[in-house]
Amino acid sequence: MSERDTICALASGAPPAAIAILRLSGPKVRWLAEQHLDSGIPASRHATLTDVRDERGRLVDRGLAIFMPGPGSYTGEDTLELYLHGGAAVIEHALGALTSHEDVRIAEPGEYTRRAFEAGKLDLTEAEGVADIIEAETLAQKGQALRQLGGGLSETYATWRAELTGVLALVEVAVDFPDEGDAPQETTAPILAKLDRVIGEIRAALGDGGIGERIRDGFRVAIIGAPNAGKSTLLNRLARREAAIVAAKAGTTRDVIEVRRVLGGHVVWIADTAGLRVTEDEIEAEGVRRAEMAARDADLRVFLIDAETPDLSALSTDYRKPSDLVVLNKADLVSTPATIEAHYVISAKAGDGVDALEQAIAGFVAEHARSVEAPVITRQRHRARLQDGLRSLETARDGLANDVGAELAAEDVRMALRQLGSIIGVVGVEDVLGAVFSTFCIGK
Ligand SMILES: Nc1nc2c(ncn2[C@@H]2O[C@H](COP(=O)(O)OP(=O)(O)OP(=O)(O)O)[C@@H](O)[C@H]2O)c(=O)[nH]1
Ligand SMILES: [Mg+2]
Repeated sequence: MSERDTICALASGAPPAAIAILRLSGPKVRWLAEQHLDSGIPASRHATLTDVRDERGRLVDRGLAIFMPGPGSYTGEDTLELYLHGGAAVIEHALGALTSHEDVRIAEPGEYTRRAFEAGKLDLTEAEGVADIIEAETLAQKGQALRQLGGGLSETYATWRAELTGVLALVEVAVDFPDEGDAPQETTAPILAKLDRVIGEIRAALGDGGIGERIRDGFRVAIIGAPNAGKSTLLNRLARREAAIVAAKAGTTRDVIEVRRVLGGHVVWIADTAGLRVTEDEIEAEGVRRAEMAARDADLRVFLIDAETPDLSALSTDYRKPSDLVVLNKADLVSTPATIEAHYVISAKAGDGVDALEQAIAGFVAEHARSVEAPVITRQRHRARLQDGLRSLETARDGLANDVGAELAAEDVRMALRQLGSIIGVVGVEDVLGAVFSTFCIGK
């Protein structure tokens, strides 16, 4: 991927569509406008109606062209957008004509935003916000992405970095002037106070319950219970399709089967799992292991109990949480009300009570999502780097408190600065960039 190539791509949705937006960016944009537009280079930032021609002068289509000269464009380079009729043949003809020249090619996924990042128009979390807003399916995802691309995360990370730079300066003074006669207490106390403040804030951010990642990737609900309780029947009800196999035989489900729904305004993954029991069957035992893993990973567990033959053993597992739901199934088979305490009584087969259960799940997710106002972690990538940063700061803190040596502490603070810097993309991120931008769509 040579940086000096001029790139072009379809930036709008798949044809047929009302309009196709073709986007061009790079050093040859002015020249391409002269070659292909009857208007020549359009006036900057004005919509210009023009005929578009191919490399042999044949008419491609007639449409609007908007020229945005660098550096005041999205990528920082000269940029041209063409608004043509949104048909497959128009797009093919236009892109074929534009890329018939040397050093002009179709853009890689995310390449426009990558150029914007390299031009310093956005930092890495803002660039991720661009990808997220395109992918957003719920208003919550969109809101979070919008905040992120507007610098909502960058601000927090930049503040921490600024504070740590201040801490580093103080530590370096201690390195330069050791044993000046000051009691160590006097020199280290203010440094420790500053360090503790940042450590406290990072710990609070990490203790957000993963809400930012959940809003972006989806909340997790696991249906757990004994074999034959009706877990797969319930999943199919909630999925509104036959996603899992239902059978009278106990031990039918082995793999974890997940379906995706939007509930309470959020993406929710509902998992059906193997019935929990001790078994000699190797495959079923693996299924039980996966079921327990899904149960632990979930934000909410639905413990499903067969009202006819109640087996309550799942309720005493260590992964049960107070907010979890206990649901009595097969209500249609029992005439006398059950003696166990359940939040909901349903018949997964007939559908009775399933709506109320679904509303309860939606309510849980919505409330859970509200519990953190503005998470500063929206991806696993942020969390991992922030955890690394926190560890470095804790080491620095312990070193300073125990008078191990300012030099070592300075190195740990520098390390934390780098780790936080890699989140916003100011340091050592070449490997990260590839991973981040490859998930973009072409044309963005
Ligand atoms: N009468 C009645 N039967 C039900 C109900 N829910 C499930 N069943 C039946 O119970 C049997 C087991 O249902 P599944 O949904 O396969 O149960 P499961 O919990 O997924 O079972 P495993 O995958 O083996 O753990 C099937 O014959 C279902 O038709 C219900 O509400 N009422
Ligand atoms: Mg099943």
